[in-house]
Amino acid sequence: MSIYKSIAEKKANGEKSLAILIDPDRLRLQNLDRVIKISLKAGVDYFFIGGSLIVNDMLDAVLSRIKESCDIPMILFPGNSFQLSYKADALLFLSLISGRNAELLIGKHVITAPYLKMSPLEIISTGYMLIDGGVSSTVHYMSNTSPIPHAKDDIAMCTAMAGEMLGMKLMYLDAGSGAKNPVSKSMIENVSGAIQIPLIVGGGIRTPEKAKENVNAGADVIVTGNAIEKDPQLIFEMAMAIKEGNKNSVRV
Ligand code: 1GP
Repeated sequence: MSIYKSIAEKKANGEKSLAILIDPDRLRLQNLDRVIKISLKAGVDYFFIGGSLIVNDMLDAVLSRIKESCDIPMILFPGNSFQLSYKADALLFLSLISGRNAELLIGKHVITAPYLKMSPLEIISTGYMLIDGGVSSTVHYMSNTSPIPHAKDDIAMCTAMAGEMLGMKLMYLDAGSGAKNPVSKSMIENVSGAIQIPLIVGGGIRTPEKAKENVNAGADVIVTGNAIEKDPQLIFEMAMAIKEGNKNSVRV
């Protein structure tokens, strides 16, 4: 089954998922082994691989190491068009619809399209919305766009609706890695109520309580990076909190 189909099917069944964000620049390989081991035990659904800036050549090494160790799908979450590798399973083809930077709405996509057309990667069209997380994140700076203000649920809703009408398959609300204020409960409720496609939420989610609040508010996939880099054991608690209501819950 394609990765997108599995995400859509889980949404249809009301099952929530946990995605662990791995930034190849920040995670050392020995820590990666630990994260993989815990993720397998905790029943993590996806690895998102990417970062705003990948400055070393760790991307392929990280993908190979994960593939050798487990069958958790590896989905590229690229910060720029250099972060591509055939070794992954799928790619979030992100259009930064919260911003008005033409390059990140369509320009980079035109350049990478021929490469992606030939690649074995599953390409998943994703509306990417940056929400103000209370700190100036790398994405804000690199993308040269303003995030949607934290309390402007109506702008987020209309943006998500437009993205869905344009044919995007997933919607991603991101407060940015390390956000001080994660996306609010009310914004998640409003956005998830306005669209049918699966909703991914990430940025500054540090506690199982917040993860649970987000899935209860309507998020289908929770992404966490920073917090589990610091404490990989947190993966268990996050998975348990997110999957409490699922039929196939965590294997602890
Ligand atoms: C950022 O949504 C991700 O793009 C994850 O954010 O690293 O703050 O968990 P954190």
